This record gives sequence, structure tokens and C-alpha cells, in this order.
Amino acid sequence: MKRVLVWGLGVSGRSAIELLKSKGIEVYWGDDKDKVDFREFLGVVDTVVLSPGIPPSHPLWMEAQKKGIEVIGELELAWKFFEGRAIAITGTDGKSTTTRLTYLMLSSYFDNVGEGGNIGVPFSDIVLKNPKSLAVLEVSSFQGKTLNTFRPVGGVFLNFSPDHLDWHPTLEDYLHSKYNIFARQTEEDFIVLNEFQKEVAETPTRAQKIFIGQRDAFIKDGKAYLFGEPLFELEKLKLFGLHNAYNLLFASAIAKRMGVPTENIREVAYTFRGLPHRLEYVGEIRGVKVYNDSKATTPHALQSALESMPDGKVILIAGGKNKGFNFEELLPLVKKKTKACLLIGEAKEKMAKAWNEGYLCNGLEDAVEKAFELAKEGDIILFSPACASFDMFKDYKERGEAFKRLVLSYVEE
Ligand code: UMA
Repeated sequence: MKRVLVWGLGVSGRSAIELLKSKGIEVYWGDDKDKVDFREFLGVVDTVVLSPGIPPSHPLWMEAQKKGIEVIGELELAWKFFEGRAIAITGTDGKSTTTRLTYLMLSSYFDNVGEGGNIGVPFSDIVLKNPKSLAVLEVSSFQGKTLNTFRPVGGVFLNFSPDHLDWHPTLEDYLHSKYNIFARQTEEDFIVLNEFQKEVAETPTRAQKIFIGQRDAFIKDGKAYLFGEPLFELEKLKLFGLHNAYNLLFASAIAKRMGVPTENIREVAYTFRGLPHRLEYVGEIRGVKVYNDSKATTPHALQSALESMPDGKVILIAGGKNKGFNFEELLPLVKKKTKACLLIGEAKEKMAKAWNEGYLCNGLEDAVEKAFELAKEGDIILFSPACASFDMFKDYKERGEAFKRLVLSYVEE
């Protein structure tokens, strides 16, 4: 690697440039936003580093490969200069929560633990500041696809359901990009897998497999067990929902396998309140509990949120930019859990048709207003869009903040 082109100047691209410069490598860069033609660099560079948002259909990716130029992502680049150990956490839903939990458990016992990847801080940043650390990395399928030497000592594959089909050419490519994260693990490494999903349980890897579901860890009568030992009681958790209890078990399995004492694991389990925008409790207003689940960008994530709720009490606000999903499968659950569905964004008509009900609202403000009109004491207002945010917001964070601001305006009234 002598001359490198970094394409995409978001957080990961900028961090990759810093890392390459610090290693004395000649680096060029560009971004489609700046209307620079990447072709002018292709005769010069031997490696192209792509930001995770750039899809395989991008002409730079295709032309570089045709010319025999190595194409990698920012995570693989960072790995090449990393001297520590990595834990890789992936899945369709729950990655960030499990990454944070794992980080908290490991850092409660070991020094020099870092957290990064898709959760926010690029791996290149960790490598720049702390190249010998134990890095807990959330790895997306976009990052997984371009890995070719990455080898984590420990891994987690939480769950798998259709997503990101606007980036991956096929569902199979999405699954294989996740498998690729673990493809170079050896017998000395381990991986924690969801036993309930065949394609996850059968992840091809040489690593020792730990199964969450029945064999190595399970939940029974409100209690979670890990490696034959009772670990936590669900009713004592601050985290909400059965899916989060499982996320906790995945993180606990890694921590335990890495040597963290059970007391430390339990302490994190009983104190962690969750990440913003993931079934986040906003508060109770006139006897109505409100939850912000703006990070729920797939029907599968909405399903997890609804399953955590009591029957017939939910006033659901959903909708946004549909990433190509059908919502029909959720119909029985929507009928069972909701009192009303307030629908927004480009997907609203499609959702109303799938569920045979729903108020079509003029945006989030209108939906929140209607939700408070309909809500009676004891009801729950749940904002869990099941769609991407890009039709109305910059990202799910901006959307969640907007929702919370709107909700809190009802407190002052
Ligand atoms: N760009 C192009 N051409 C393209 C696409 C993008 O030039 O075809 C440029 C854009 O103009 C922009 C830059 O690339 O200037 C943005 O790069 P990016 O979209 O790869 O985003 P980063 O800012 O580098 O952030 C990335 C991850 N983003 C994506 O995967 C889309 C962040 O995950 C991650 O936190 C960060 O690296 C640090 O590792 C976000 C995400 O949405 C949260 N991830 C997806 C998800 O969770 O569903 C996978």
C-alpha cells in the first residue's frame, strides 16, 4: 500500500486519511458531493478505501476492481495497522446496544478498552489513539463486505432479517457480508450466536460457537442463565423489552468468555438504561407513557418494540421512507397491541393498506398532536417508524430528537 485514494469524506473517510498520513502513506481523497472525478486518481493509486455508505454499484468500486486495484473499506484499513484485539458485533437489530453493553462490561474489568465502528467512532480513530487496545466494534454489513484480513478474537451475530436492500444487490449478499466478518476466525477465537435463527446459528467459521437460546444461555420464568449459572432477573432491569434482555445475554457471554467476573456483568445489567432512540423512555405525561424508538428502521425492529408492550394500549406512530419492505406480516401484532396507528411519511399509504387501518397524518407534529388527543390514562405512545428517516430528516437521531421536543412541548402546556 503506497498510494491510496480515500473516497467519501464523512467521519470514516476523514479518519482514514489521518491514519494513512500518520503512517507516511501518500493519500488522495474525494467525495461525490464535491463533483471531483475519481478517474483522475485511478492511474496513480494502488488501493482505494471506501466509506461504508458507498454501495458496490458505485462506478469507482467497479472500475477500480476492473483495473486490479485493491478496494477495501475503512474498517479493513484500520485493522491493517491495529496491534490489539478486536471483538466484532453484528446483526440486523440490537448491534449498538450490545456493543455498548459489551464495552461497559469489559471496561469495568480491563484497562485499555475502546468502543467504535458503526456505533459512531471510526475504528481508524481507535487505531490512531490506542493501537494496542481491546476494541469492541459494531460492524455493519457495509463494513463487513470489504474485509479481507480482519480477524476478531470474539464475535457476536445477534439476528438476521431483510434490510439494506438498497445497498446490497441481494439478500444473500447482505448475509454473506455479515458472515465475512467471522470468516478468518480460528479455533482459538469464539463467536456468540443466536440459536433460534438457522442462518445465524450456522455461520461458517472455525471459531468456538457459544449459543444463546437454549444451550449455553437462556431465559426461563423471568430469569436469565449463562453457562449454567443464574445471571439476572428481567424485572430488575432498567432496559426495556425481551429483545434487550437477549442483547444483555449476548454481551454477558462475551464478557464472561473474556474473563470478566459475574458481579461486574450483573452490575452493568442492572444499571444500564439503554441508548437514545432505542425504545427510549421519554416520560409520562398525564398518565400516558411515551417511548422514542426512532432507530427502528425496519419492520423487524417495530416487531420487537410492539412485543415489549401490553396488549391494546399502544398508540403507534410509524412511517417514513420505506426501504423496500412489506408490512403485512406485522398485521396480527399491530391488531393485538395497538389502539390506533398514526402514519407519516412516504410509506404511510402502504402501511395503512397493509394493516387495514391508520390515520394518514401530515408529518410528525400532526401525528404527535393526534396521539395526545387519542391517548387515555394508562395508554402508551410509541414512536417506532419501521422506516428510514431520509424523506423528512437527516437521520434517525434528528428524527428522534424532533419527536422528543414535540412530546416535551405537551409537558409545558
Ligand atoms: N458518499 C459518496 N458517495 C456515495 C455515498 C457517500 O461520496 O455513494 C459520501 C457522502 O457525500 C458523505 C460521505 O460519503 O460525504 C459519508 O460517508 P458514509 O455514508 O460512509 O458515512 P460516515 O460519515 O463515514 O459514517 C460511517 C457509517 N455510515 C454508514 O454506514 C452509512 C456510520 O454508521 C458510522 O457510525 C461511521 O462510519 C463510523 O464508523 C451510520 C449508519 O447509518 C450510523 N450505519 C448504517 C446503519 O446503522 O444502519 C449501516
